[in-house]
Order: sequence, then structure tokens, then C-alpha cells
Amino acid sequence: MSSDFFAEVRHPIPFGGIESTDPLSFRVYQPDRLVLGKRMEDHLRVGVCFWHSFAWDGRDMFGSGTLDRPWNAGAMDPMDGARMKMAAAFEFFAKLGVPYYCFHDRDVAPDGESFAEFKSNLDALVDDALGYQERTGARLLWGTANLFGHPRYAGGAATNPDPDVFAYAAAQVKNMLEVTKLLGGTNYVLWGGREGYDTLLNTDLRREGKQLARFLHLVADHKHKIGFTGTLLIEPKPMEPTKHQYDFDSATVHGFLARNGLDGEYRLNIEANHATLAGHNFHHEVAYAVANGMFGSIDANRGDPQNGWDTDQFPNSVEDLVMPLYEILRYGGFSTGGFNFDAKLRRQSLHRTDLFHAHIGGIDTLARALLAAADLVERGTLAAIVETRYAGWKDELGTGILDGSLTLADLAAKVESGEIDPQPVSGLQELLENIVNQAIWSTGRSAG
Ligand code: XUL
Ligand code: CO
Repeated sequence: MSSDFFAEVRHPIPFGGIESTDPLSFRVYQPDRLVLGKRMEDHLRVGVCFWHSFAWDGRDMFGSGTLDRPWNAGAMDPMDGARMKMAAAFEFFAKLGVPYYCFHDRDVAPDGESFAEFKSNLDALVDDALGYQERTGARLLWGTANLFGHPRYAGGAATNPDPDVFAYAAAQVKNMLEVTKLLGGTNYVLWGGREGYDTLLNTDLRREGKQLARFLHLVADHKHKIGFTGTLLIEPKPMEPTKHQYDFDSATVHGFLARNGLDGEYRLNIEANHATLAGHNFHHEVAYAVANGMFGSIDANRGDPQNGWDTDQFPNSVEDLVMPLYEILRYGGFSTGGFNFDAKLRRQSLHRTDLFHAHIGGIDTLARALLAAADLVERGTLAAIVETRYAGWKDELGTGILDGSLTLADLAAKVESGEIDPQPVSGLQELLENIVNQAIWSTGRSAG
């Protein structure tokens, strides 16, 4: 089925170069351009999300929908609306020309009156999605289950005080894991939307931790049972909608997984604005995941520095993305992950074409940051300075400390005898910051 919801857009969005005056063209992003020997498209593995871009109509807690989304118009039969939404989404993926998309089960299928009806709605739409994937070439970066929208999940899903809710969540995840496998998805994401608390007064922290660990074990077991070869990802976020979310940040999730024997089963899906909400920056969250072998995938949407909530804006700052990309490049790039735009338009960006402007800008910003990060990798200056900074740890003293052959008393003796008398050295922070800026400025106009 072909649709024409985005009739004014050429297919697919062309590369116009940095001076292009066509707003519906890429300034930097060229899928086939080689960067460090790999195609730009294969570095970035861009995905579009179903929920903000197609399921959301612009409503917020103060007002109703504003966006021009005919498929969300109330009067329609829910399955007709869902089919129209899917047609629009795949038309958009193809016209934007990106390789991936992501969705929650509830983004595509109407709830129905029972779980069985929901499951059969989803099955029918997944069947349609298989056809669209085949015709357009769009692939599933990840699937996920919405375990936070329905009132039954108000007190959490896996961490709910009621085991019936745990079971319901288990059924939803089992189903969506199987759907993700059927669609050839490369990852499955768990975002713990309401796995946390609103008040400690009614919360048994120890019990909820055990429940969450059990749930994650069940999901990993089922993944192996059905032979899903994609990666299981957990998406940290410190708060919102709950006051406190258990998957607070990369380090907290890593610690929880390691304590529960799950660190071999899960990787992290890091979202830029969730890092900000946790009091970190995006670079920190990616660097932590990379340093601990936990890196998986990215949700690239940013926050607003003046707002303490999840604004989910499209990325538009090269500066914010260069160092996360540098970490990813030095890690060897994505394996199953990619850059998902879990980003939404502002409520006044009414037109369907605004979806293109938003994604084009975000993708160009990523592409531009990729060029700067690749330049940093190629020059090797940053890495060389860090290497020099720690060089002492390769010498006799450093290796003796780390391999356990030197005791506290041995070290004290060396200091007391005067053999060791360390002198402060510069951390070179401003020099390093200049090197990063130089990479950003010097790679600016070389695209094309
Ligand atoms: C919410 C969020 C989710 C996850 C998927 O802040 O980021 O959309 O990405 O459930
Ligand atoms: Co997200």
C-alpha cells in the first residue's frame, strides 16, 4: 500500500551540501560518505521513533492535541486509524531515508477490550509491518513494551506490590520480545517508566529490588529460549514519571545488574536528556558505559538546560555530541545499537513537514559531530595526552601496585626513604578543550 501523507517531500531527502538553500535537504549527512573507512549511515544507524512522531497528537497536561495527524482523528475505527498511522510512518521512514525505526507495542496496536484482543490487534499490524519493511527496506532497531501508560501500572510493573501486575507485564514483554524477533529487531529495550516510587512511605525497597531482578532474569531466559539474538537494553532515567526511578543512571543500572548476576545479559540504552536529569552530562553516561563494557545504544534527544523535565528535543548542538561520538568510535562503534530519535516536536510545530525539519536537523547535527569525533580519533592528540598522563602505571612501581606484589608497608618505606616524592603536573584541561574545539571548527566545511 502506498500513501501520500507527506506529498510535498521528495523521495528520499537528498544531500544538498553545506550551502544548500533547500530546507528539505541534508547539509552534512551523506549515507555513503566514508568516515574512518565506514559509511556514515553504518556509523550512525539512525532510527525514528513511532511514539512521539506518529502516536502523539501534541497533547500535554495543560491542553489537547495540536498536531496535524489525520490518523489520530478520534472518529475512526481504531484498527483503521492504526493502519493509517503505520502507512504514514513507513512513508516517512522511506522519504527521510534512514535505516531504522523503533516502537512500543501500544504505539501501533489499539488496546481492545482484553489482552487477547490487544494481542490479535498487534499480530495483524505486525503482519502489515513485515510487508512495509520488505517494500521500504526500513528495519527495526528495537521493540519495547509500554509498561507505564495504563492505570494498572500506576504502582509500577515488575516492582508493583501486586504480583498480578507483574504477571501482566510479563505477558506483555513476552509477546513484544517475540514480535521484535519476528520483525528482525536488533535490540529489545526496557525502560523502567514506573519502576520506582512516588513516596517511600508505601514502598518496600528491598522487595521491589528483588522483583525487578527476577523480572529481568525471566526476560533474559525467554530471550534465550526463543533464540532472539538481539541485545537486551536497559534505559536509565532518574525520575519522571516517578519521583525516583530505580534505573537512575548508567552506574546504578550497572551495579544492580552486576549484583544480580545479570551484567552479561543486558547493555545500556543511554538517553541524552536522562543524563541531564541525573545531574550528569551525556558524555559522562556514554563514557561510563564504554569504560565498563556496558554500552549498547543511544536515544539522542536532548533536554533544555533551564528545564528540569524530559523535554525530548531533537539534538541541535554539535558540541554536546562530539565527545559521546568520540567515545563510541573508540569503542569500535555500535554493534546492534544506533541513534534513535526519541525526540518530539514542540507543540506548536503543527505541520507534518515539521517532522522532516526536526529529523533532518538532528541527523545533520549527528553527522557533523561524527566528522569532528573522527578527526579527534585520527589526530590521536587527546588519546596521546591521556596515555602520557597515566604512563607511570606501566613502570615498575605502577605494575607492582596493581599486581599486588607491593604492600602498604613497601609503599610507605619508599616514601619514607625519599625514593618517592611526587611533583604536581598540569591536567591540561584548557589545552584539551581547545583541541576539541579545533576539531569542530576545522572539519566544518569539508563535507561533500
Ligand atoms: C521515556 C523514554 C521512553 C523509552 C522507551 O523518557 O525515553 O520513551 O525510550 O520506553
Ligand atoms: Co528514550
